[in-house]
Amino acid sequence: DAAELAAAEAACAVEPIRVPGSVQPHGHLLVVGPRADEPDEPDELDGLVVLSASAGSAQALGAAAQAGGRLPDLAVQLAELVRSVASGGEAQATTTDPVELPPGSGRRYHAVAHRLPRAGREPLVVLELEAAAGDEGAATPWHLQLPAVLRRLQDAGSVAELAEGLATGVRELTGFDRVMVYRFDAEWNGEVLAEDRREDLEPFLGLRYPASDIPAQARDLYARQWLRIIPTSSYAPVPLEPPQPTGEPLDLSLAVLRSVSPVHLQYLRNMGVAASMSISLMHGDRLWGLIACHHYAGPHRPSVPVRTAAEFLGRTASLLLPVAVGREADQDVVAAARVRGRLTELLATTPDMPLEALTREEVTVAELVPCGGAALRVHGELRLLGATPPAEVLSALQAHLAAGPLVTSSLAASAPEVAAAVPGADADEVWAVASGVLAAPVAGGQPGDLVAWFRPEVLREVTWGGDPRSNAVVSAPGGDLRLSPRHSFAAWSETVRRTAVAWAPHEVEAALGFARHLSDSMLREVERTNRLAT
Ligand code: BLA
Repeated sequence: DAAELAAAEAACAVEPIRVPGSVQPHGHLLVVGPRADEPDEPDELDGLVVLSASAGSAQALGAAAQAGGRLPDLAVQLAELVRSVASGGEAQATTTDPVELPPGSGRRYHAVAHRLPRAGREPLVVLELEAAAGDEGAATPWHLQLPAVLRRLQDAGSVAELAEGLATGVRELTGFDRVMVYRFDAEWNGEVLAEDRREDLEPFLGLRYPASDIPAQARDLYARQWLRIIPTSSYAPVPLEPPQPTGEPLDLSLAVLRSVSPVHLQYLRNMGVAASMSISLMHGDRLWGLIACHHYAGPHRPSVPVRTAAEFLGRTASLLLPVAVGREADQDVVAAARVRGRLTELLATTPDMPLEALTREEVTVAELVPCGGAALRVHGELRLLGATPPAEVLSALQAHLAAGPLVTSSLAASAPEVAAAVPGADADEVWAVASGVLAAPVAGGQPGDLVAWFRPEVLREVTWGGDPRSNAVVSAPGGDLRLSPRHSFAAWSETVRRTAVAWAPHEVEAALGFARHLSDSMLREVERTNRLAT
């Protein structure tokens, strides 16, 4: 029920995903700090000791890769990498070439280190090692693919083209079965803007997902940390030994190997996703969206260099976003201004026949703002365009407008007496077409004259990824349905019933501005006829 759902959602948002105390098994993580008896000598390679390591590190890498081990005994390059990160400068660094561990084994690892600041103490360094493997079979190496992808991004004339270029570029580069560009709206619901996928897969393009699928603390983290990889969604977490070398839970926010929320892993398995990767898309310092990648057939782990190239594409696209987004917003404003200009012209040509001028020509009032339908009542005569609510609602709306314009994305919530005009079961039909209402009284004719625009309930207008009517609902047999797109859709749909997409400020301004203009024109017309009469 509703209370249970709200509690589950709150639980999601407080899950401590930064401090799991464990890592994923596709690498090894070492926490390195200055030796206790030489706490002030981080510059000395000798002073660097391992304080904690993921289980199994010593067996794989060498005896020094466990708590108490001296880092230089493991590899001098690693000690140098850690020292450079510990002693200021870059907060994160990688070795240029993979390191062979243990020496002579033929096993090579990419190493990445990042600084973990501590209040009043020397910082620690988190050192992660991941086997150099994965893309040997790739037909074209990443550095030969990047230039063409970058050109495509640079040439993109719109947000849609940018998203398209990213989806195909990241898929070519990483080989995932499906790559989506996912955009957040103002309420943090998401929409799949662009998609490149294996031919035989169901399309997810255009689907929306509720905000709860990516909870707030995860979004906060993704605004700081650009790329997450889960090479297999069915892994067993590997604990750190000891789990709290500093006496506190260890912050793994920036660790590549951070073990992922079990809740999210279940969600992925319920969707049939065997491997997942996501890259942040930032608009300034706001998380704008994600590049979300799925693999279905089995584990998938693009190499560290390939992931770095994919992250680079995400960062580059983020730099290009403000221009593309700005252009899109400008186009909306310009389009509204053009329609408003044409309507004003039509009205000026036949000021004595506003109803005909605004509803009969190639452009009508309904086109002024994106809507499902519009109503215009002039001198007591009503004209309906598109999908509009029943007559009772329009009459109740007339009464409501005596107090001034109405701007709402939920008629049920903000004007209950208008909503109540249609009793009983029929009310659902009202929300279906008129959850959103933008309406103003019109002066100079009869009382009750108005102009109004209506927007449908958002639930009906778009296809939600968990909507049972969508064919993209996927649940693994025997999966826990409480953590599936379908369930989160059901939970969320309760919270947005009877709600439409909100009216943007420039839309409100265009509509109410035009309503004022219409009133002025009608009042002038009254004056003119009065003058002629006298
Ligand atoms: C994380 N949820 C995520 C991530 C994505 C999604 C992309 C980022 C991690 C990753 O790269 O896999 C959601 N993935 C989607 C969606 C699509 C997709 C919507 O491909 C659509 C096609 N998730 C839930 C519920 C909870 C939840 C109900 O559905 C909470 C109970 C939690 N999601 C959740 C958490 C994370 C997450 C906690 C963070 C995982 C982590 O980084 O540890």
